[in-house]
Amino acid sequence: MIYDIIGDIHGCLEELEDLLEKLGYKKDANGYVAPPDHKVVFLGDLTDRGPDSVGVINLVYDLVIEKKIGIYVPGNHCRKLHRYFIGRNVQLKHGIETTDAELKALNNSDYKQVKHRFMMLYEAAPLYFMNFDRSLVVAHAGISNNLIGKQGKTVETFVFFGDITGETLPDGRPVRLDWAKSYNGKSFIVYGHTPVTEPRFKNNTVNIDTGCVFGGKLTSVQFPSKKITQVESKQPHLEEKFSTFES
Ligand SMILES: [Mn+2]
Repeated sequence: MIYDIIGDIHGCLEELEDLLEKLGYKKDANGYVAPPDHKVVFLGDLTDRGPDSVGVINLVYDLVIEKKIGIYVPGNHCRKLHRYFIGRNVQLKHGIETTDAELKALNNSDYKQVKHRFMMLYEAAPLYFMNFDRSLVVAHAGISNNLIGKQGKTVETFVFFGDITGETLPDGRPVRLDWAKSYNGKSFIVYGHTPVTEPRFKNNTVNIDTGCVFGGKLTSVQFPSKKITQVESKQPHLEEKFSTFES
């Protein structure tokens, strides 16, 4: 099986469609068809900030649940949207306000359908994806070697938020440790969550969140070839949103 893993989409539907086309996923009368032996993997953060979060939910639902040619693992924005849908008191900021506005603009039956589709996706999703021999692991914000194969609270925090210390920076963002720098495991780990200007290969890991929603690119990496495929963003460029790691 060949996996085409796609980074953080954040409502950038047009770019997602462009990337799928570039990767050879063809649309026929019944929707997408994958190239032979290919599956697409979504590493989370489907929604928020971008122009069409509802469209992205519908597309990912179709590929994962209906056509069964996709795999989805959730990101922190997905976790928050799930809490929103189940009626938790989530703050409408840090991106979800755009998804909230899109949802409120829908008629009642469309709203119910999108909610149902997202709940199906989210509630069926594993915290992270491993292929049969664990040569590939896909986790939204990454995972440390000792957590691969495990479940539970520690794993949950890591895959959603990365290696956070609990401290915050002066601007309110959490202090995140560069776990990839010391990673020495055998599994190839594909993750996103922290926007970088180009895919960051470090040890046996790659960060493919190239900040599409901030005017960067939407990136996919293929496994096992590790080939990168990208499309340019159609969103305005916000330089300050991109992290610089020492290579
Ligand atoms: Mn994220």
